[in-house]
Amino acid sequence: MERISIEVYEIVSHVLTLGFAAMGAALLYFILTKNDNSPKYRPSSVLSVVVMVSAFLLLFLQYLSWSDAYVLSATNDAYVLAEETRLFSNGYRYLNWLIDVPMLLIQILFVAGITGAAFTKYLRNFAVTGVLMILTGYVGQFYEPGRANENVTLWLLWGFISTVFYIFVLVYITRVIKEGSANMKKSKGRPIFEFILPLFYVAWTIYPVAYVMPAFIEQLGYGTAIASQQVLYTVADISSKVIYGVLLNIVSTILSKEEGYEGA
Ligand code: RET
Repeated sequence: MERISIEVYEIVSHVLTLGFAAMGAALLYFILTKNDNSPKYRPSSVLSVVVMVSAFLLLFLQYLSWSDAYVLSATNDAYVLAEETRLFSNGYRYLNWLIDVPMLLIQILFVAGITGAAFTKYLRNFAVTGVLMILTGYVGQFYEPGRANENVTLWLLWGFISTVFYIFVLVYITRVIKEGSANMKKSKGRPIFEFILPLFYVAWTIYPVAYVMPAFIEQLGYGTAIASQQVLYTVADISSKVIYGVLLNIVSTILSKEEGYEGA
């Protein structure tokens, strides 16, 4: 039976709570600031709202699945699995990414000022590579170390296939940000927009790092490995959804003003 310390149990509970609370707060922010942006940039705010609702709900379910998985031990000194037949898993996260990854990738196209045939091309490439990256990772996580049906070969193989799609995503996003930056040469928003590239590289790469954390169960112990994974996922979620969305929103507002939009 998996035993985890009270500290680990509580840290994970708190971190998961921080995750969905941040999405709820950011949801309001994106709704309330939507009209600071001209209609041309508003689809980016709308997509942020879609991302926040999905993340709020699924991260809340992820939190519930954690609190249902464990109970305090009879001796009150640790947490133990509530039922040996039910394990905590990251399933909800993958469903959230399936919705949010294409939305996050597409929303930047509006701010970057990419239009016409180029818009359609990026939209298709982002949607296809983003969804395949998540689906292949979803298959892989069923076999991660520590699960009843653990199979390290399959876990690594699907993780590798997912990484190939991830590299395509990185290539496309780099191009989009370069093109967007060229489109806003005279804008004060340009340095903020350019900062999104390093933010993206770091925030998105935390996900595959978190994916491999179960490999360290032996060295770190089950509790620490699983807690590190949840902390990493939460940091990545807040950076890739909330901070990214806020930066895009700030750039949209600057561009709207510079283009003569007075606000509504
Ligand atoms: C997986 C599987 C292992 C290999 C790779 C992965 C990449 C995941 C990424 C997820 C990004 C999620 C975002 C969610 C926001 O809502 C699937 C973990 C490369 C990059 C941005």
